[in-house]
Amino acid sequence: MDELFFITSNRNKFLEINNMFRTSLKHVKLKRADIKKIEIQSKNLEEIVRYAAEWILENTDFRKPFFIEDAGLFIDILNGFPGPYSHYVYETIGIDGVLRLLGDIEKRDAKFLSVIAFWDGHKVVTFIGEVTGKIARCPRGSHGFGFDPIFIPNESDKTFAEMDLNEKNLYSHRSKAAKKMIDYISKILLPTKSTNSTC
Ligand code: ITT
Repeated sequence: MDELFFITSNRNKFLEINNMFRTSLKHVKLKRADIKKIEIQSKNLEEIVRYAAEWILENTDFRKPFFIEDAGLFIDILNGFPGPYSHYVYETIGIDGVLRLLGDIEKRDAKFLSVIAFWDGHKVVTFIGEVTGKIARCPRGSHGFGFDPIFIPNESDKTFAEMDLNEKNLYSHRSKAAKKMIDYISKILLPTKSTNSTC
C-alpha cells in the first residue's frame, strides 16, 4: 500500500492524522477525499462508521484503500450528550450552548471517542480511541476545531485548543484510534523487509 485515502469533510481531522502518518508511516501517502457519505441514527459510533464505510463500498465505485472516522464528545452529567450528535450540536447551540447546559455544575467529566473504519481492500476493520477529561468553564485557546476550546484532557491543565497539533496528538481520542490503525497497517499490510540478504 503506497497511498491511503481519509474520506472526510473536516480538514483539521485530516491534518491531525496526516501528522502521525508523516512520522510513523512515511512510505504511505495520506490523501483526503471528501465523498458524501450516509450517517445512520445510532448511539453507537462504531455502528455509524462501519455502516458508512460499507455504504461507500456498495454505493460508489471508490475502491482504493480508505478510512473514515467518526468522533463525538460525551458529557457524563448529560448522559453522554451530545455523543453521536456532536456535529449537529456544534452547528446549532455550539460551545456557548453546551456551557449554558452545564451552568455552574461542578461535575464536568466528559470524554471524546473516535472510531475509525478502515477498508483494507478486503474487509472493514474498526479501531477505537478514547480520552477522558473535563469541560472547562470558559472557552480557552485558538488551535484546533469544534469543542477543542472547552475540553481539558485529564493528563493536562490545557484545553485542546491551547495545544498545537503535536501536543493534542499526545492525548487525543483520534490519535489513539489512528495509532491502532497505523500499527495494523505496519504489521498486517506492509511487506516485512528481509534482514538477511543471503537467503
Ligand atoms: P466528517 O464526518 O466529514 O469526517 P465531521 O466534522 O462531521 O467530519 P465528526 O462527525 O467526526 O466530524 O465529528 C463530529 C463533531 O464532533 C465535529 O464537528 C466537532 O464539532 C466535534 N469533534 C470531533 N472530534 C473533535 C476534536 O478532536 N476536537 C473538537 N471537537 C471534535
